[in-house]
Amino acid sequence: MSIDTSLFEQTLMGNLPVLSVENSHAKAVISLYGGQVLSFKPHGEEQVLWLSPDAVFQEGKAIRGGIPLCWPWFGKRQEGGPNHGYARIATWELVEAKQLENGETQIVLSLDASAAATRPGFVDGNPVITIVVGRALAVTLDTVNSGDQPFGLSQALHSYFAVSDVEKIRIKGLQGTTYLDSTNNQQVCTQSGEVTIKGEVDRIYLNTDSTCIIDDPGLKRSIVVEKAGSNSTVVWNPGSVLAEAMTDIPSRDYASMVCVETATAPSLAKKLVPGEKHQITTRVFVRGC
Ligand code: TA6
Repeated sequence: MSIDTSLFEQTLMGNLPVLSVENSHAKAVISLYGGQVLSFKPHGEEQVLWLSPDAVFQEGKAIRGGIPLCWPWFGKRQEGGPNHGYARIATWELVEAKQLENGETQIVLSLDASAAATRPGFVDGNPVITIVVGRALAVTLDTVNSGDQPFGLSQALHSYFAVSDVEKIRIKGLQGTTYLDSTNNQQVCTQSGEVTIKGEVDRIYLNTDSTCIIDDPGLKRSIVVEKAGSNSTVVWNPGSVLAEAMTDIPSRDYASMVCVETATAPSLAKKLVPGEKHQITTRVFVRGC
C-alpha cells in the first residue's frame, strides 16, 4: 500500500485532521477522527451529504453528519460503552491514497488494535475503511476477527443525506419490509409503500439488501443508496422536538437531512469466529428525478 500525497490536502477542522480530496469527478472531505466522510460533492451537483452547522470537532465527541462509523456495535451496548461503539470517536490512520485507473481516488484508513485496546467493549476486529471518491462515493468497512474469541458484530454506515425538506421526500426500496420502530419500544411493523417522514422517525428495517432511493423533488434529484453485505437498513430523522433537545443540530436544520444507513442490526448481529471476515459497503450517487 502506498500514500500518494498529491491526491489530497491535509488541513484541520477544529483540532481534527481532515483530508480534502478533489479529482475529475468530485470533491470529498474525510476526517481521520472517526474515519468519517464529511462531505461529498460530485462536480456540477449539490452537496450529497449533510454535515450539521453545529457539529462539534472535538475528541471524545462524535461528529454530527457525513458518514459516522457505528462499530463494533450499533446503538446502546447493554454492558456500557459509548452509543454506537468507539470507532466514530477514535482516530484512524491513513494507510493508502491512490488514484484508480478511471481517475477515482481511493483512501484507506485503519484503526489500529493497539490504539483501541483500552476502549470499553473493545473487540479485536481490525476495522479498515476504504473510501472511493468518484462520480459515486463508495465506503466499505472490513472487519476481521484477529483475536482468539468469537464476537458479535453490529454496525452501521450512519449516512446523513442532504435534502430540501425531509417532509417532502419519499424513500423507495423498503416497501413490504419488516421494521423495528425505535420510537415505540421496538414494535414490529411492516412498511406500507414508500417511506415518508413527519415527526421523529427511527426505524431498523430487517432482512433487506435492497437499494434505497431518496426522491427529492425540491432539489430535483434522487440519491441512490446501494449496498452490499448488510442485512438491515436504518432510517432516522429526529423531528423538531428531539432536534430541539440536541445541542449539535440547529433547531430548524433537522428538516434538511435524512439518515439512510447501511447496517447490521443488533438483532441480526453477525457472529465472527477467530479468523472470520465480514464486509459491508454503501455506494451512493445522484441522478435527476
Ligand atoms: O441510527 C439512528 C440512531 O440510532 C437514533 O436512535 C438516534 O439516536 C441516532 O442514531 C443518533 O445517535 P447519536 O448517538 O449519534 O446521537
